[in-house]
Amino acid sequence: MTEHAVDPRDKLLGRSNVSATPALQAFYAELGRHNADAFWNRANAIEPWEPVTRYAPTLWKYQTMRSLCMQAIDLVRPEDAGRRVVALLNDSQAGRDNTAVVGWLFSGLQAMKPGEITPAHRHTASAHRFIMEGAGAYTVVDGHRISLGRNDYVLTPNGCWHDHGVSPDGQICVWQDGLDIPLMNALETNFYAVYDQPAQTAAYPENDLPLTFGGGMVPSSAPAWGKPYSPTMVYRWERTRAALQDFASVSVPDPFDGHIMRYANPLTGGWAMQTMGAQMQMLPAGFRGRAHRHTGNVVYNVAEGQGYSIICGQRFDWQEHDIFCVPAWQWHEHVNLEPDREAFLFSFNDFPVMEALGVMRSETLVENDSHQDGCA
Ligand code: GTQ
Ligand code: FE2
Repeated sequence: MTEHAVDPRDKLLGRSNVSATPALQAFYAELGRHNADAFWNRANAIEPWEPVTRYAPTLWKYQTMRSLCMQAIDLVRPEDAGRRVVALLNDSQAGRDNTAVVGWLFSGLQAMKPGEITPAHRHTASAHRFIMEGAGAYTVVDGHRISLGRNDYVLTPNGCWHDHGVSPDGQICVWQDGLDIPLMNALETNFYAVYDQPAQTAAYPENDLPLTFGGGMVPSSAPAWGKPYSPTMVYRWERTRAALQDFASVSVPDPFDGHIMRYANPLTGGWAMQTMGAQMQMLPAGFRGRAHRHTGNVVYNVAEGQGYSIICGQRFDWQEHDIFCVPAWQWHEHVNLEPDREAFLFSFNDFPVMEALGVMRSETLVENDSHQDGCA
């Protein structure tokens, strides 16, 4: 919707319909001299009939992004860069201003070679990561060292010290980072600190948290966790995949998303962190999803398989580890092109924020409606 689009609904009682007169023009000028304006001059623009996104649906092909990551590896050291990350930008003015991939989300591809570390630091922004390739990667979060394998999902909640690395006998690793940096900056609450050592010393046995809390059980002797995020910290691909397969064996696919499950905090059943959520969905072989739209923003990473998504009437073909985004309130539908193989889509979102604020809404496509409706 452009700013000057004339919507017939704006003629209704309850919308702004004031015609300018010389006296009003003089009044507007007077208001302007006092840091004020007539609300009715901007009401229809700032109270749209439905959400207006500043972001465009966008696809990043992994083949392309991977080679850009390899160039970054040759050109800059993580010690100098802080973090060697290729940021994913949305082709919109807002995206360039606030470095959002979409909505309240930042995303980038972090590349590391064996023996490298990302120096330890912490920030108010929460982070989570989806491992795309490599071997020997690990992260240390508040003293808990966690090994990272392909398609694992790992948390770095707000305020936790963290550093990452790839062991010297590993392979080049690439993972996708997701952070709520745009939200923290919009809320003007973003703090940052560096650790007094290049890296943390692990204070616990390796993988202690996933090994303690990752099996759907809680030790009877353990003190209360007491933190507002999942104690599991990492969700292994094998278990995630098996969970989807098991769920699918006893349920019918959702018409929009196939079989979809969230990475849950096992203590609460809710999202794993407070500001960002993540899900894995399995599209059955040959699945053709119906269109829906909802508030909240989503970034997808293709964990397995190939297919396409129609977002706002535009088709985006995807294969393994391609990344794409669906901006708030945009129609989208997913198709698995493989006739005899499931597709798995990892995604992360800002739904926890929308839910906490009571503004999560969704709509399904009514037959004969245009997919273009409501598109930016
Ligand atoms: O690995 O800690 O992509 O702090 C952006 C900010 C990664 C990280 C990013 C970060 C990190
Ligand atoms: Fe960080």
